[in-house]
Order: sequence, then C-alpha cells, then structure tokens
Amino acid sequence: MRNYTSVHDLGDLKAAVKEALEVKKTPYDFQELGKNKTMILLFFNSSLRTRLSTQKAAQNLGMNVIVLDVNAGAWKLEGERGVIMDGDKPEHLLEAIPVIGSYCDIIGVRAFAKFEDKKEDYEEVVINQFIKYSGVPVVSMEAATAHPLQGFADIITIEEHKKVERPKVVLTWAPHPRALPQAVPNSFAQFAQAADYDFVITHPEGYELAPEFAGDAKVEYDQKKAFEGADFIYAKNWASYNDYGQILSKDRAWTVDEEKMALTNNACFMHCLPVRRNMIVSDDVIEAETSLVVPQAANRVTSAQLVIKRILENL
Ligand code: AN0
Ligand code: CP
Repeated sequence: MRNYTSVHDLGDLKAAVKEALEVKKTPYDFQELGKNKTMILLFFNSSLRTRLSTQKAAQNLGMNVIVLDVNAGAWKLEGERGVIMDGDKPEHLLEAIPVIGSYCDIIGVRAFAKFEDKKEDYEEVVINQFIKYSGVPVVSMEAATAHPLQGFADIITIEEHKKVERPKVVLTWAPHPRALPQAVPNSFAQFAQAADYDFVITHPEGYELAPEFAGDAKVEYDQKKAFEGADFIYAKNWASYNDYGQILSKDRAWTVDEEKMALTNNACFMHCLPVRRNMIVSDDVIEAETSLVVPQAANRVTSAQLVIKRILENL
C-alpha cells in the first residue's frame, strides 16, 4: 500500500480484517519496520481518538511521531493557486507540503469538508495535494468525503461482535445542532457493502448520500421499519449532500432511544464518537451493555496499525 484514502486501498477486506486481528494480538511484533522512521500527523481540525490512536499505532510499530495542529502555532496556510497573499495567511500549502514531507516518511492528514464548494470537497483537493506534492505516503485521518480509518475500525468491531455470518446492519441519520460532514457515513456505507452485510440506510428525505458512496444500499425512510430485526445500529449525523452542507432537519424523533432499540434483534449500538447525548442517542442506549462505542474507538489503534504496517512494508 502507498496511500490510504479509501476502502479500495485495503484490497481484500476479509484478509485485511484477519491481518488486523493478528496485529491486535501481538501489537509489538513489528517494531523493526518503523525503526528510525517518522510519521507526522497534521490536523486542520480537532480530534481526540484519531490523534491518540494513530500516534499509538505508529509508536507500536517503532516509529517516531510528530503531531502538528495547524491552527495552533503553525502559520495559517493558503490553499488556492494564483491568490495574491496579502491577507491573513503567510504560507502556501504548495511550499508547506513538500517541507513537511522532507521531515518524515509518512504523513497523516485530517482536513474536513469545508462545505464551501461541493466540487472541491468531492474531488478531495486538499488530500490529493498532499499525495501529489509531499513525496511520501499519505494516510487520510478524515478527509472531505471519507474517514477510512474509522470505517475499517467499524468493520473490525462488527466482525468481533457479530453472532450471524451476515448480520443486518443499519446506518441511521440522527439529529445534531451543527452541519457535519458526510465522511463517516460515506466510509461506513462503503465498508459495510464491501463486507457484504445486509445493509440498510435510514434518514429523512433530502439526506441521501452521494451515489458513489451509497452504492446499491437499501434506503428506508421509515426509521422504525429499518430497525426491525437489526443486529447493529450505527448512528451518525450528516448534513445534506444534495442541498450541500445544509441542515434540513433537527427532528429529535430520529434520536436513537430504548423504544426504537426494542424493535431490533437486541442490536449492538455503534457511533464513531464524539457523540452528543440525547440528540443522537439517549443516555440509556449508549450506556447499555450492547453499546460498542468504546471497543469501537479502541479498534482505531488496530485499524491504523494495519494500515501503517502495510505502508511501511512497502517503503
Ligand atoms: C466529525 C464528523 O462528523 O465528521 C468527526 C467525527 C469523527 N464530528 C464532529 O465534528 C462533531
Ligand atoms: N472518531 C473520530 O475520528 O474521533 P476524533 O474526531 O476524536 O478523532
């Protein structure tokens, strides 16, 4: 593997899950791979899990890790070419990227959708600039349209907890006060289909995901109907794709609560975190024994470690 920006970079998903679970059992067996190698983690947006788990994964592999919060101490970066730089941004990405690349062997980048220009977001302009100009492999730590480290951790978690070979997995939209990217649901939809689950997406009308991510997934606009017989409920808010970046609903009738979970096949509850309680999910559901949010977050180390291991093996 050279870069990691999508489920496609993993190749055979079953084989990747198997290898990840082996790495999870003996996480310190590959330290020679990362010896004297450096990973820089670059954050344009906030993070708790991605920052800690990716750092931990790289350290498990023997790497040195440097974390940079671009908005806390670095120069503000211009991204457009042709701009007369007389504003508040003293440095251009086109210099910053190769400079950062010269200090490391792998770069991790977090750069969310800006919701200013749908085409720019969906063409993944920022992360593609890193791939083109850094000279080193690039790992997406949530780009504009995808969060593949999360999607992979989600599938590892489902594989560890499923009771039937082909579980019913439901991705449900839930309300949130702010406009959130589609990256997490896009990646989850791609991974769930690659894993060949019985996969259903439920959301209010107007929240359809981009066709390239929704694929052939079943869409059920009646949330309760979608929950019937489900083995896994994966909740997430996202802003509209068609009405790009807009909040069309804050309807708390979509909040995941015990009454709705009772319609399922004693389903496990999942969310990538951070989660707003009693907007996305009730206290009772997230605290229940069937809630997987913490093991799911813990699997972010395993997911990142498999990805970084494969990149190191290919350096
Ligand atoms: C981000 C999002 O929805 O994409 C990160 C999730 C991992 N969430 C928030 O900004 C709250
Ligand atoms: N799930 C996830 O990526 O969390 P952070 O935003 O805290 O990194």
